[in-house]
Amino acid sequence: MTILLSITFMLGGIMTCMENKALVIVDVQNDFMSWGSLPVDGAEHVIPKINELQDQYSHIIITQDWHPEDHSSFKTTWPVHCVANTKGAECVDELDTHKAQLIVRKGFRQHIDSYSAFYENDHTTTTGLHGYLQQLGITDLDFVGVAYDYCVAWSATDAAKLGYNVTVIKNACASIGSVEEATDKMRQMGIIVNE
Ligand code: VGL
Ligand code: ZN
Repeated sequence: MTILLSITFMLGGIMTCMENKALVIVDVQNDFMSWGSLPVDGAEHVIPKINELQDQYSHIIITQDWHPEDHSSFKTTWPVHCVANTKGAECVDELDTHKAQLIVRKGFRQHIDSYSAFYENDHTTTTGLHGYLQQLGITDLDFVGVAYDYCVAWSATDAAKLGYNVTVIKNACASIGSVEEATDKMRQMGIIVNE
């Protein structure tokens, strides 16, 4: 009886923990793959890992970079990528999306870029994601996807600033620049970076 009760409590604990936690899959879109316009090294190779991880979560959120065709970042910083309603902006076919409950699109205002899933790069305009998570009682967020040093890092950093317990699963991410630099910055913010 005692053993049965302990097991029940333990399972209860694990379930509660799953209920409070969400996986955020960042920008697994065609344009960031080797066949896209802004390829991130190794990006397509993390997709099987992301699919496998999804079994462990009861809340899954996907983000998409979603730009107008004349987005300001195309003149200053990046090649044309993730234009709304194009194949390049679609999630990669191999990504399992059936468990995703919410898709957050960001970067659709012509004059502001948005790396973070929470705030655009003016650090003020919100995507609404924080309100959604608060209403579901989610306190813990795990991040995977691309690019590790841009949209993943910026999203994870904003999440930490907003008070979430944040983990970035590094081997389920692909980076544009230095992995070490991005890892150091995130760890300084109290983010857990798993090998
Ligand atoms: C991203 C550069 C430009 C990203 C988006 O998803 O990390 N990087 N737009
Ligand atoms: Zn972009």
